[in-house]
Amino acid sequence: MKLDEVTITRAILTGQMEVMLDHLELDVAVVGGGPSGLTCAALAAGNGHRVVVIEKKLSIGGGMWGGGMMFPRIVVQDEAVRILDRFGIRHREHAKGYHVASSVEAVAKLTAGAADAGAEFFNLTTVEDVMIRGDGRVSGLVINWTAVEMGRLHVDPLTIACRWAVDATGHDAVVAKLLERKGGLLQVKGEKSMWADRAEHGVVSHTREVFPGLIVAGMAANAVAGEHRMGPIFGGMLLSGERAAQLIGSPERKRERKRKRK
Ligand code: 48F
Repeated sequence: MKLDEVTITRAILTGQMEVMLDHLELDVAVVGGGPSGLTCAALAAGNGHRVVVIEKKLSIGGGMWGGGMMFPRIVVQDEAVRILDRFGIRHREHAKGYHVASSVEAVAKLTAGAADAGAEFFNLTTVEDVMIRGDGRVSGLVINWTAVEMGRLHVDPLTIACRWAVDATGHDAVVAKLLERKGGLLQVKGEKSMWADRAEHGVVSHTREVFPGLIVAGMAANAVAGEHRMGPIFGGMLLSGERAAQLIGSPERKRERKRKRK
């Protein structure tokens, strides 16, 4: 087979453009491809939603790759082991209730799970603002290439519409902070010191719709609520992503509710 560079270029451009044009109006825009965002994306896409993970970095995975202090291992407690099993992530019990897994395998399999469920990934893309319409709901996100932000280039962004935005940007709670800066539409209390037990339970209960159309998940949920941080235990991140997908629900249930109202 004789290879031609122009055809390769055309394949990349048309391939990505088709996906982007097909994903300008989303059910769910997950901001941040860390463990909570990936879990949410995989489960929401599995429920039949049109989902994109928007990740500012080159690689998906957020803070999970590095495990604890660059030892590529994560700890997951009993309650979240079923999520490891669901994605085929191998684990071994270290002490009663404490399971250890490879952080690299966990990122790879969560990412594969989200892709297999139909989620798309817009990496190297930064969310820099939100759109709020007359009904007071977050209706979309303002996005730009991360390279534009890094290069401090004066280039206008583009937009993507969504029914649900999920702030899974970790400790920085970027989307929530954007709303805070818009005349205090939301208060971000900021995370507290490390306390694994409190933080791991808190992160699930703090995963909620904090503003119409905006759900916070993972460390962003704890940052908004003023909850503690937890370090390299990741069960809460997985459970938080699952909770976010549950809050979004399934398209079938939405159609069912509409039918009943008529
Ligand atoms: O930080 P991150 O892994 O979020 P998480 O799902 O998990 C937290 C844990 O990794 C760890 C912990 C648990 O034990 O405390 O820190 O809450 O992933 C957040 C992702 O969001 C991306 C960022 O690059 C990272 O991959 N991100 C941040 N800001 C933006 C963004 C933005 N403006 N636009 C797009 N992506």
